[in-house]
Amino acid sequence: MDRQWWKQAVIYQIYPKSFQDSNGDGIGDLQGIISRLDYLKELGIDALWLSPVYCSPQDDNGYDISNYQDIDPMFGNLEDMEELIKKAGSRGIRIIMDLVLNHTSDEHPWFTEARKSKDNPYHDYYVWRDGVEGTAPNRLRAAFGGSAWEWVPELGQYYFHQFSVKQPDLNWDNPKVRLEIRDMILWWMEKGVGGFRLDVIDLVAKEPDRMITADGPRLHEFIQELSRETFQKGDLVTVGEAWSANPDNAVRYSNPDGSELSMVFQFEHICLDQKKGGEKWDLAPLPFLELKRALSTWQESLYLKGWNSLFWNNHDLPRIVSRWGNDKEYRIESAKMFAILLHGMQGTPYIYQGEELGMTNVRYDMEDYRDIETLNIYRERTRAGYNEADVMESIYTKGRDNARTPMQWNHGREAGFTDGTPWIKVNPNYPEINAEAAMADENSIFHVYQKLIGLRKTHDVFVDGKYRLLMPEDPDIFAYTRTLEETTLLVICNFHDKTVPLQLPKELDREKQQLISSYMDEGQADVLKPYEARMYLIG
Ligand code: TEU
Ligand code: CA
Repeated sequence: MDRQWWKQAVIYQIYPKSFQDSNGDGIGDLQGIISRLDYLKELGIDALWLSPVYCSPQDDNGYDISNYQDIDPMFGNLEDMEELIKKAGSRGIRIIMDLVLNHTSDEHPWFTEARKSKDNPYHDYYVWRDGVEGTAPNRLRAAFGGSAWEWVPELGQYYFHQFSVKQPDLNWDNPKVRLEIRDMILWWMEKGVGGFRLDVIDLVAKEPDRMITADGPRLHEFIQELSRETFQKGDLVTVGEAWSANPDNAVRYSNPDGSELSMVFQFEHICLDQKKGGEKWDLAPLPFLELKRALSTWQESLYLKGWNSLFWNNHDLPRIVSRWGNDKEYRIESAKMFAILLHGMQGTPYIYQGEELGMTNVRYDMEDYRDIETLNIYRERTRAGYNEADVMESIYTKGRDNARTPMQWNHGREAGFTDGTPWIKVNPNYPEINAEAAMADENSIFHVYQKLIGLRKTHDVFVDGKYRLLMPEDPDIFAYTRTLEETTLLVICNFHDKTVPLQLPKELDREKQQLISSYMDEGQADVLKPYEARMYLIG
């Protein structure tokens, strides 16, 4: 088969700070990851995407990089990284690095030079505008609150930052910046990495004077140049994070001719449960029919014209089982339903650490939160007069630390994550929800993920089958088929916590082989139990 390896692959995301500590300082590290490779091999994944492990002051947990070509001592060193690449490789697992190319840390030597003077050779690596103190060049806001412009009195200039003040934006219009990035990527490719995830890649071609942040006019030119000079020289997977992606530009990003990237992360489905025109903190119930429509549109639009990424979770998002499932009475059933629903679709599935265990959101006291975005929104909204209980509810529901609590390995102290004190508290439900218990139970969520990964490698219909949504107006059932020549894969999911009648379209009333279910029994032909999900092969 000559299709690219990543079309059949399943990728597992590790948030290194929270995965496994090896030396008792309470912070996950590279040796910790190495010690868990057998677990990951057992799950069956093909590649690991590591959130950033480069040198960083950790203002935004590593998404503020001060040296792209070294490892932060908190995580280990370059030798550990080489060991990880080698030991993962010997188990057939590739390592995907996170490239944060829109901005650096303000402690990166490029920036410390840049702010020395206007004629410093590095000045133009960043985005500066002359001005007067107190009057920012325009009203653009930073993602973590406040103005996107920071005043530097010595220079009489503002610099532009789309995230925190400690994350100044790089100036991609400067060809020198693009050359530095190219050389850095080639250096990592020589180390044998298997691919890259590109942080907020849709923001790099900003034109702040015209109020353009995402999707700048030169964006695809820049990506094509980068791809040609780096990624295309290797057999890599590349995935761009693009909050602004839509099905039209996604076929450019993931053009099958390989001119840009393998695929993008798009967030249309992720943004459905917020008030129209509001922020993610402005909570709204999930419009289920919209979710079906959104995911189906992406499946159809990219068929043969691009490639989808498939995910419910990452390090910025709340846990899916708490978000749209039921983490109380039906935690196991709903977690399995989400797995089955997603893994039957066309695209490359991503599993976020702990998702395979059905790890849940947390409700912490404010002092136990660590995330800069959470701390800022709490301050901003309580000062603006929002009701404190509402602010906390938004944080419980959407805060990024939900995803960042330590991985739950066993029922021992600190869930087996560390011998010391973890940098962020462990979810108190670890005695029940942990990897050791999941592996010992053949009916666990873990084993459903493991089986789904195996199915993808066994049946080509998972990779190549054409998608069709069934019963688009059904208010509870998410059902679809995937068809490849004579073979049809049928996926039927009850998305809600009640029993519902099931009536399949006539043409599917044929002999079927059940591949997997979110329940232990085969189920009834005309009824779906709460969160019951089944997959069948027909023909
Ligand atoms: O996230 C991009 C991004 O836009 C997020 O800040 C997102 O808006 C937010 O999490 C949802 O509320 C990427 C990284 O995934 C994130 O961890 C970084 O903080 C951010 O870029 C800056 O590098
Ligand atoms: Ca450590």
